[in-house]
Amino acid sequence: MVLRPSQHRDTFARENLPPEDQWPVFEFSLPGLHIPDPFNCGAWLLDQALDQNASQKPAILQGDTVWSYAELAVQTNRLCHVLTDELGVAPGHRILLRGANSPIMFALWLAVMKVGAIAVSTMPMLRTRELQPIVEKAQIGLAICSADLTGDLETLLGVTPLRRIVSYGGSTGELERAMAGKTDRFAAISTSQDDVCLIAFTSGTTGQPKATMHFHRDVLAMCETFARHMVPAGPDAIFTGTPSIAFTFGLGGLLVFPLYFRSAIALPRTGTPTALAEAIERYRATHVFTSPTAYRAITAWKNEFDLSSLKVCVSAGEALSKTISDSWHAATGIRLTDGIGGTEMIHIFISAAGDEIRPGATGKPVPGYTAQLFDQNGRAVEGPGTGRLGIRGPTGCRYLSDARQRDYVVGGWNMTGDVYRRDEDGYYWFVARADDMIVSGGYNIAGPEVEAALLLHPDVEECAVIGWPDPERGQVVKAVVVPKQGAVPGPDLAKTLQEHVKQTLAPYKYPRAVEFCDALPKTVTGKLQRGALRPK
Ligand code: 3UK
Repeated sequence: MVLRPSQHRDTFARENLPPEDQWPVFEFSLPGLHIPDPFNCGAWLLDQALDQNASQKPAILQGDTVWSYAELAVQTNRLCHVLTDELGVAPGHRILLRGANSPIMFALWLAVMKVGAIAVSTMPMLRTRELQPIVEKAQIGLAICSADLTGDLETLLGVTPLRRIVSYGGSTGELERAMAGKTDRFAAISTSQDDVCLIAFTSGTTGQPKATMHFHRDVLAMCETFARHMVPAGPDAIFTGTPSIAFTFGLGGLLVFPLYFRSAIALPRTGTPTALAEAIERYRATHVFTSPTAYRAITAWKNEFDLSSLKVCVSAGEALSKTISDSWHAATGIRLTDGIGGTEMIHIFISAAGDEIRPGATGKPVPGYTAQLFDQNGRAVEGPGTGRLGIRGPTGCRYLSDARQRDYVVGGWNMTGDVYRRDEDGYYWFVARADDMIVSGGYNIAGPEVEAALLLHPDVEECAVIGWPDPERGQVVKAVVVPKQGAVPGPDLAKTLQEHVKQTLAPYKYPRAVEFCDALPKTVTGKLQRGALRPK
């Protein structure tokens, strides 16, 4: 695939794309994917909304802040002037963004797009140890950071490429002062649709983080595929949810998609399930993006919050069990829209909406994407069957100078690392991450299936199921369980849970080892970190 000439002055991103023979195959046959060139996704999302009379509509709400589309544009444009006139930002520069989801953070992201720079959004909970490899890998000179979080970055000044930190929201009002005198118009910098506009780091659990590079056109592609076909929404919709925009699930669901639909964004005060339930009630939100765990938590408080405004609820990041899907349905009358996405693919590529939803299944390939299953020998599985998932579509994996590109992209397919089963009707059912498959006494057992069975027991709050080395069986199934408040951990409960699994699944899948603990290890995006429980 020939790339259109870059409009970046700083060509770092273009120079560090993987060699072309390691790229996935891209498919652009969907009609909505005719993308103009030059193309700037910030202008496309924001400036076009103003041209189309959305100015006085609410764009972002949080606490007592209410910004109309016009106000969001004013703030964004002032930030564009601060970036270019005062901070010397040129097209192609990488800018680290650090802070919780907020109106100013969203305006910053849009400003970085409009000036043709590259946003590297980071999770607020990251510390120096985790920020350093990001700054070094993406060669970042400038960070814009919430005033309460600057400490972890300051130690990187001088010892990494980082040269300047500008804070916002603090008593000195550094960024706010710089914005004050700026004009409220800014014509977006012309960028190629193939210019990198964001670098998203994977929330991987071990080793060096991987940096995925996405183009201006990829931001359009996530709208024209998943959002357009799976998320019925319009100007009256009110989006809310928890994931940070540093997680591309949150970037799409809470910033890009609502702007695409000219809807409103209502941000919870924090990323907790409680704050989310409060926000749904307070803003009468219609669309929610969050994880299965948060849906599970909110289901338990259904009588404490008014959830009657909800219309579309999207779940991603981890497998959604039929149990959670059913209990959310019973609590709200809404069927959860499950979707599997990935940082490498930018957003969701298998999903189902409305009447097409089959609880327990993830769904079918989203229009624009093709899925293929591969057996152990790398041969395509035709018809119903189980195998490793490969995906092709308008988006795909481009790691920033990383040998692991060859592991993720095989024969033009993006190999997500997941094992899936396809049924007679073409629905895809999540089995496990390939790493989480347990081989015990010759049987293949999927950890998540045993977890789902354990979660049906009233004494189980959370659990993780892993393979544990065993001289006789190779591995045995081991369950690490956080008991519900009031349940008594010990041999009796272990026995009860083992019996419960034997009654629920084929008995050979029951956990021969059961351990109790107070909390399970999680990644910054809230995923269960099963690897951290395995023997070192
Ligand atoms: C797992 C799921 C079963 C799966 C993501 C939506 O999660 C996102 O990106 P990550 O790079 O992780 C990708 C991996 O997470 N997974 C995600 N969703 C599901 N497994 N059912 C699901 N519904 O192992 C996948 O390979 O952190 C999700 C949108 C954008 C994203 N980046």
